[in-house]
Amino acid sequence: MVMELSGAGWRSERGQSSCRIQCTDGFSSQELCLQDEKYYLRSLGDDPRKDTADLRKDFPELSADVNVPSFFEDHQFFSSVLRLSSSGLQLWTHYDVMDNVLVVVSGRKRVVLFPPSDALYLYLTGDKSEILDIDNPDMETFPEFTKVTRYECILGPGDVLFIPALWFHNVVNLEAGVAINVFWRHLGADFYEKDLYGNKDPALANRASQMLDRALKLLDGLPKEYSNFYAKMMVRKIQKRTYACDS
Ligand SMILES: O=C(O)CCC(=O)C(=O)O
Repeated sequence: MVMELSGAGWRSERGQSSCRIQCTDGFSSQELCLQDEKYYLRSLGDDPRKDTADLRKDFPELSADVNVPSFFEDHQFFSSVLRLSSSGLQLWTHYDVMDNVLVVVSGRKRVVLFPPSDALYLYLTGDKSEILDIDNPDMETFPEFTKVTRYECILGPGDVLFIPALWFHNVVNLEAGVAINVFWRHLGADFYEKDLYGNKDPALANRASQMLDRALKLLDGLPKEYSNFYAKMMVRKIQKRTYACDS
């Protein structure tokens, strides 16, 4: 089988906005990689600035082969994304705000998951962890990482992994491969920001975070020892509330 995927519907790790790929031999996909180069390609919607990826529209000839389990109602569907990756490529630890299933078509992936309650141990910047090497982390820089609970699995062709919203995941492609994932809005539509990738924080969370920035700015009006003291009181308030939710 020879399959050609082309056009604007791809974003590659190397920042090219489009690319042309030939997959031969039933997706063995080693041909995706030029020597010594790593690729990670993610399909985009028809108009990448407006449309979410949807396998049924973007690759109708492939989508009939994909049976997505009916975990959600049709109106909750958000996107279905085709992903092609070369061997050895690692995707940094991050969370998404929607539930999704990751379906491996070919190749093998190691997926490491951390629960949302580990958020404080993962040294986050936005939705990403600063700890790139999760197998050999620098414990002097990231001492809290010892507290995480790590779940790990190896996925092969035909395996489907449910990745719940807010669960951190880190993916290593053990072999070059093809995968699909399907995101859906498991909360009411009002909770979500306008989004193309399923990873924008909910509008309410964004507003709360902006209010916190404002609150901290207000405290800056006090002498340093007071602003520190009252910021710690706020931390305490937040800790009490969040730890109650974790247990
Ligand atoms: O398998 C991959 O390449 C990435 C999967 C992922 O990040 C996801 O399902 O959200």
